Amino acid sequence: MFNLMSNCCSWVSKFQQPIRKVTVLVVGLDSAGKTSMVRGILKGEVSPTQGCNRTELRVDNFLVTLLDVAGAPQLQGAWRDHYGEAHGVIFVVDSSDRQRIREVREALVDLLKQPRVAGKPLLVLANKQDKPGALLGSELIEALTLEKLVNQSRSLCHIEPCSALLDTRRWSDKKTLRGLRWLLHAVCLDYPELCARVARDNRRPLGPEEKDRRGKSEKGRGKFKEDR
Ligand code: G3D
Repeated sequence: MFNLMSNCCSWVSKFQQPIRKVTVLVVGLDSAGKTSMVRGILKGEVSPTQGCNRTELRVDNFLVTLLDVAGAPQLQGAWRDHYGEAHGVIFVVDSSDRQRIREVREALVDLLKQPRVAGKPLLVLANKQDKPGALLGSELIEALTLEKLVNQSRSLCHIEPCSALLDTRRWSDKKTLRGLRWLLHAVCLDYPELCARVARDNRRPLGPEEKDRRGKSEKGRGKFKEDR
């Protein structure tokens, strides 16, 4: 009886919570599984990421816009155009591609240094866990020095091992959706402040420092590609 009452109360309080609009930026290297992740959550058709795909969905009391931005090296500069409008970020990693981990780390370091990203909640999706030899969540934390990076940027962070491909075939217990729920609740903790940041950044053009940083990182990435 007591359980029934408390379930009813939590259901009613959930129902009474306001609907919150949240924009989430989905980034990661090319072929990390960004499009598959969106497809897995929606269980529908999503076109491959060319520039930027906008997908709207309802999750609990959130109206979510997922901005899925292309990850090819020559297109990563376009990520910065969307940093300002995001309340939180999903960084998708192909955990099975050990050869690109240095490149992944470089992209993550650059992302978290951006003034329009630092301090915002970050979900790292350790994707392709179904593939043999995929790095476990704990191994990825170490390889990316994730703890140090998010401490420096003062971002709340969570890593979710998942397989976007398997999630497209599941009706429940989708790890990608579980990760998204964590991100939405992390955004909720600081919602008024994050909305104020988004409104401020949307009015303000990118500063020279933000543009310089992009140029520098692209050069850096170019060098790394040659080194490989
Ligand atoms: P992107 O949007 O980040 O560029 P995609 O990446 O979602 O287009 O995925 C790139 C490739 O990885 C696709 O294969 C896709 O099916 C595959 N992929 C994505 N997620 C997973 C996963 O969890 N497990 C496995 N095994 N494969 C995955 P193709 O062959 O179409 O290029």
